[in-house]
Amino acid sequence: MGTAGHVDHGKTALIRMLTGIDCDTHKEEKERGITINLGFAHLELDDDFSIGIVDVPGHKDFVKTMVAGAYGIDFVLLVIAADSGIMPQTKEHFNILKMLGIRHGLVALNKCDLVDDETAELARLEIMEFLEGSPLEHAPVVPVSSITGQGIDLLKEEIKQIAASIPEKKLSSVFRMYIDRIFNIRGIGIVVTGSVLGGKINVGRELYLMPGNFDALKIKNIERHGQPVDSVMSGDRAAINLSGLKYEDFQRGMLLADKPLKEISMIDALIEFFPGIQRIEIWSQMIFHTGTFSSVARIHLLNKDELSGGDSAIAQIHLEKPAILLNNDRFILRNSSSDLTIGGGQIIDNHPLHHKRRTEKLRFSLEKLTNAITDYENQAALILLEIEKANKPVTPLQIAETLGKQLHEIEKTIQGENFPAHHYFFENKLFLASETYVNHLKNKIFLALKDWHEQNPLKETGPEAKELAGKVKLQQGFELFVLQKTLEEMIAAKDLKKTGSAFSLKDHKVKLDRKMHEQITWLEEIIHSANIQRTSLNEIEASAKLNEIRRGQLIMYLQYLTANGKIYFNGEEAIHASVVDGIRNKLLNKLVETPRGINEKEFRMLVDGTKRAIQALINIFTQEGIIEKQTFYLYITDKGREYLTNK
Ligand SMILES: Nc1nc2c(ncn2[C@@H]2O[C@H](COP(=O)(O)OP(=O)(O)O)[C@@H](O)[C@H]2O)c(=O)[nH]1
Ligand SMILES: [Mg+2]
Repeated sequence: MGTAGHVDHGKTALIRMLTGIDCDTHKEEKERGITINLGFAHLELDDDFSIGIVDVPGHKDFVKTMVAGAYGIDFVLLVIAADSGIMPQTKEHFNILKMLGIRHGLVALNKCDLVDDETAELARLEIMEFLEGSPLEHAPVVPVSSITGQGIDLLKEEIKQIAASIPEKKLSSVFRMYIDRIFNIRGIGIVVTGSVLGGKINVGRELYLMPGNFDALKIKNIERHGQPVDSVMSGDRAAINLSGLKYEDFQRGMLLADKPLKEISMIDALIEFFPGIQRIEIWSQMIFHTGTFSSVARIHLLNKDELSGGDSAIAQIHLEKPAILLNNDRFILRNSSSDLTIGGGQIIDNHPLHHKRRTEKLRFSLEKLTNAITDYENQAALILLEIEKANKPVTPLQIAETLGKQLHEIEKTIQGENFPAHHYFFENKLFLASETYVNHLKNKIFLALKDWHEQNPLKETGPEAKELAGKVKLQQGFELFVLQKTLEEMIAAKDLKKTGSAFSLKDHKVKLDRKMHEQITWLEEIIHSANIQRTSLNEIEASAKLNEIRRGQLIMYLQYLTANGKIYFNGEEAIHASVVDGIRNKLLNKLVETPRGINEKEFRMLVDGTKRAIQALINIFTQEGIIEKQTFYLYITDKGREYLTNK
């Protein structure tokens, strides 16, 4: 429970009356008679039911401290003095509480000993009107006196009922606690205190201090309300005895968490201004407060040009200091001279892209995100947005880390029946990718193939997976795996076809225009008439030039003719298929007649070709398996005999 209300309305006195604990412990507080620092007390309601209390300062100069105190509370005790009624900080504190999402509490109408019944009743009516339409609309208003003790028992009873009815916080299961006090106790060491914002932690476990790059800290002891305990959880006040760092390393505003969290300096948030606040324009400077952390911040409105009191907008906030923030975290904004609370908000994205330009698309996606994040039940939507933003396959652990959630929460959601993301299992690990990412990849593959076909218009089939991988830049390990999976999907969907190990677009066809057709026919004729005398690429190129066929084009034509079985081309020699057919017969017949085999020279005499052409022919026939070469001599194989008989 946290106190709230205008200075001097009796918050500290009321806590003293309720608990016997004086929260104004500092010398300056005693001298000035006001609360400057946060005060801490606890109220024993039953044997096993006690609540922690944070007493906040009411003075307008210490609103920053009030925000820090109010940040971790579950419900508020709003103190209003019957002799003065609603005052400026009553309103300011109340606005802050609303902005921090505190929806439970009660009102103590204090100093009733100073007023008559009629005045007390008027004050009560004023309060009812003030609460109308707020989360505390139906909250009890209890008349009390912190001096005479009037109404204190009833107040305790109401507090007990409210405390019992508060639902457990479930915004985040990561253990987090902002540090509000640091002690160095002789013989014990460092003890820090704070309100636990989420999760649970045990003695013996480790905590991380942030921001900063510190090693894990061992928890030696934990106290709750002055008593040693084994663990503390969300909503508790805690004093934690840590080992591993020096006193100077700890600062107010730092955060302890049970796992390292990323430092950030830019967030997207839904912000709201309190009624009556002057409007601000797209860019403006403010002070950002969350927990005990505060920083100068620049606010960039994203979906509006200006924002007036009572209105809300989505903004990108640039923080001057590194912060540890999670989605859903609430914050308060004060003006840059820090004498006015302007409003506050809730983080919708703790690691956004830098939105330099405010496009319609950005606005749409931010509004979608805002809806998902302000709806806590909608975890699936949140995870999906995260996967989408990652723009590559991510593991559930990575998602848990960026969202500040526990792994099992993420796993539970993504195992849901209709969770619409692509699943990849690679080396025993699950990766998830968004529909958008996969579509984008498919598009890249499509364009790469289209490009390839354009470069190679005469090729029936496209590139093999390895070449394609280079084009879409997914070349290794997991990336290559994703590419292969995506290719499989595209083949299954009949967007692609696979011929051997080559991929091509489903309706790719060799395109021959008239000129090409003529050139190819001409070229084939040239090769035919060259027989096995002028078979080299250089010779063919020299002839081709006469018909304005350049080298690149020539190679393409030669490959085309090869693919269509018109010629044999090994990259250097091109021989027409009908010439090869003739020679094949001639050679095989000769070999049948010559059991001792024939050597290369004899072969050459048989068909009269260049040395290189003869070599190419021997290669062709050996590859076909119809002849074999043994120490300078060629022999017919069984396959060769078979070939001859089948002819
Ligand atoms: N007569 C009377 N005085 C009170 C009561 N509660 C607090 N006070 C006095 O009001 C002054 C301010 O009280 P304090 O608890 O410091 O106010 P806070 O600023 O809200 O914490 C002190 O002098 C208290 O003794 C009350 O119920 N009746
Ligand atoms: Mg006080």
